Amino acid sequence: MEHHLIDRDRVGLQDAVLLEDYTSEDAFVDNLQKRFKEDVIYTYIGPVLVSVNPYKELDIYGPKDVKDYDNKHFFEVPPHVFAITDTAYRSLKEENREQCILISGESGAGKTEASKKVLQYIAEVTDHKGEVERVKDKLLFSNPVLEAFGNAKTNRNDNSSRFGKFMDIQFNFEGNPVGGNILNYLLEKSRVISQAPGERNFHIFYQLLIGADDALLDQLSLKRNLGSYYYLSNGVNGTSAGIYDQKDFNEVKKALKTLEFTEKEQTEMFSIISAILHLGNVGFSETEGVSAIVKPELIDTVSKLFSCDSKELKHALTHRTIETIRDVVVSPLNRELSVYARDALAKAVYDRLFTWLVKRLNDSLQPLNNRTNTVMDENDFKGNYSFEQLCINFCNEKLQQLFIELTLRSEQEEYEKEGIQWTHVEYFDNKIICDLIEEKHKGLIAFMDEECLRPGEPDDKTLLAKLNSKLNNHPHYISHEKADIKLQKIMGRDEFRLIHYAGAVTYNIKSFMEKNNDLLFRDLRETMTNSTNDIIRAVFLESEQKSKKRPETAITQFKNSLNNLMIILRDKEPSYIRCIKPNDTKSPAIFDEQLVKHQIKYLGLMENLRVRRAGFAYRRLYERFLQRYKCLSKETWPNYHGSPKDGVQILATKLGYDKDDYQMGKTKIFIRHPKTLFATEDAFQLKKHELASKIQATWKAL
Ligand code: AD9
Ligand code: MG
Repeated sequence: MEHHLIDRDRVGLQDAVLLEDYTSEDAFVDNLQKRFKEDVIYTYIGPVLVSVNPYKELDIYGPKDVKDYDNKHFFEVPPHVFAITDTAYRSLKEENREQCILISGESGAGKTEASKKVLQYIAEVTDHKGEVERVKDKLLFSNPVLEAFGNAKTNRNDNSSRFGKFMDIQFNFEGNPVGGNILNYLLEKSRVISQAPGERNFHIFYQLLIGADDALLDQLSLKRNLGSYYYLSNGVNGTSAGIYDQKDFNEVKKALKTLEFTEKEQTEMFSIISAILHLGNVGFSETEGVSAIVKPELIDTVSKLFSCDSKELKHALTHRTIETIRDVVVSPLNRELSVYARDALAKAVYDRLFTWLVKRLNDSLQPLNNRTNTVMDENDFKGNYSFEQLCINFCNEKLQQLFIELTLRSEQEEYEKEGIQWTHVEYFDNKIICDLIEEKHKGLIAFMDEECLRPGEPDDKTLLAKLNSKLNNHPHYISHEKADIKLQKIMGRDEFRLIHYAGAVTYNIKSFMEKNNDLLFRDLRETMTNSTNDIIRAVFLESEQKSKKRPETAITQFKNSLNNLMIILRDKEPSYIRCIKPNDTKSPAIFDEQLVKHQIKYLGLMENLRVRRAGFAYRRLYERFLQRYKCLSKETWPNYHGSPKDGVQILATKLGYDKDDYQMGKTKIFIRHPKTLFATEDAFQLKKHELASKIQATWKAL
């Protein structure tokens, strides 16, 4: 059998581990570039897949390609997302080990696309019958729905995921998908009320306005005119090359049907979306500090669509009830606070609708009984400055920490434990940054929460002063005061800077308190709780019950869900897909070396390569290795009574392993090159067939 380990002549090296100078970043980038120019977008670093966004459709994901990867040895076929998926899937099916596939990279690098390919591959190589097919349809169709509500056009990506996502797929003992579960976190809900120039609101708003038929629009009191809606007016005028709202809306409708959303549920969802559009058009006037609604009839439309009481909503948008220990005070809001209340309501409703939607998808994906699963990840790393960005970057720090923990550290620790000779590789441990953010009583989150839970109006400046005084000595925290003169010029007094593992990011403190508090005035919450729209009532009642206790701040909730996720992931066998964006202009022809280098740095790829090169490609417990390959030597087959380690030594000698190519640890054999292993595996397959035909012959003879 031919092994395509080295594909040198046409398109560089398919595994960077084979680069002569594996410490040279230039050589690494050069190799990626060579391949990219030839439309070869996948490259390995050992078991890690590096993917460069081609920005054009490649003919490499068809049924034939699936077949090419189905049940093949990882290193025998060219690098591909299908190969990663196949390996994880086989490991799950044959060795019963739970898997996770972690996909990372910056916005527009191709994470979402990669996750869809993973799903596509699994869907194609598993059974195509009855219940299994139905489950797979549902898994596949949850994507367009999630994307309609959770993705938007940004300046970096026309279809940017504005939420984090982990998707579990559960398999039965035959290796067929039987269900799934989606975990979502931190939707960028501020996008509902405003968008940066050139960007859009979530796709669903446009899909509904452009794609819905006249009858539905009528029912929702909507005009087919994007310009009529204030919440859509900050960004572009709505339509954009490469976005097909009409077609996508049809897809969403079809998906909702497959996922068994009832007519009523769909009507309620679209009513909420249109209510938000109308709500954005509600303006306020002010006389002597008291606000009034400019067009009260608009509120009637909104209330009708929210299925809530119009009078109650009008009151709630212009008043605030505060309950103290002694009494209840109702005070009118000024214009500014009314606008704040209106926007807070729009964001809260949308955010909860999204959470409901994910829960609803999960209900639909619920398996009858489950065994084991695969997880996928979505996240991106960006350079702007908001509260949400801090959360996303914190998430990236945690994932990086997990990466270090699972691959680098465990690799070293295992060699040490097994008594294998190996040079120690230094690597940067970003725990120090995670601690700076999340450490109890001493980290950034702790101080933020302290300020948020203090009585009185939230104040960003006080928060910044506190952070500056408490964290100024930390090497990864830089206040304006601590910054050098050059940095002070580009850093505002209302900013602070964190040195993340990937580089420094400056954050502006504006709205941190408000966003962390995530305050929705009580009157509005109560109005919504009385809605007769089942979705609205359900989601507001739920949080009402939770909020009987002291509510957790946004960032603490986020921290907790991240830490839970880390616990889930820590128990699984990880595979990694590292996505790289070749340029900032979505062009299939440009490979921007500087941009790529930057990403390589923050994805820690060179470090990864260094560790990989120093190590062994394959390791297996003696028992397992012996069990599989014992038929390859007469001394171990059919009966062998010595220690597993001795048995493996017998096999290694018999199979002619090169001395430098393997080492015997305390409990495992370590093999440096995949080639050696393949030869062994091939010999095994041959023997297996031989034995099988012998058995068949015996059967026939009987
Ligand atoms: V974000 O962090 O959600 O903003 P992603 O998810 O990393 O980002 P996405 O997968 O959405 O990026 O990819 C962006 C665009 O690049 C897609 O819409 C495709 O047009 C393009 N793309 C990405 N991967 C591929 C691919 N394998 N083949 C073809 C691709 N086009
Ligand atoms: Mg995405």
